[in-house]
Amino acid sequence: MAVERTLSIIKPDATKRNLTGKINAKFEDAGLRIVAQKRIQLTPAQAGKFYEVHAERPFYGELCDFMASEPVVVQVLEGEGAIAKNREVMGATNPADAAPGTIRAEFAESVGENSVHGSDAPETAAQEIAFFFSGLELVG
Ligand code: DAT
Ligand code: MG
Repeated sequence: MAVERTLSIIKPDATKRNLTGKINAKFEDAGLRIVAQKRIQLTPAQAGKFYEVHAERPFYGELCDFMASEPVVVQVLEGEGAIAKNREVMGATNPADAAPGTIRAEFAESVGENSVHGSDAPETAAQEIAFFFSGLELVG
């Protein structure tokens, strides 16, 4: 399997509870390397642009407000099959369905406030990395 990069976000519910280090340990223990990382505060409009694919869903407004409610940590994870591996480490969207040991099983508060975002395919990973990081920030 090829070495890939994926975009990860540690969401406001997790940064607020000081869980950045515990979540990063889960990534590193799974063999994912954090090759870029920064803590930023999104505006609701920026969150809306990032999640524009969900614009028609009933929870969109709530999702944008939540993502702008506290700082987030945006990061690029790298490794063999990083996109699928990260989704595995994250667990299912709804923490009630997330496998034991996954980030969402251990830390998520609800389906909306579920601690982490991870890209779902190579195309979205490339778009989402470019949304947050410039080429200069992406040293190997
Ligand atoms: P994922 O984050 O697992 O890729 P998604 O892309 O379907 O899930 O949805 C994006 C985010 O939107 C998700 O992490 C939390 C929020 N969300 C999804 N379904 C929801 C629901 N039924 N109620 C409230 N928020 C929801
Ligand atoms: Mg998604």
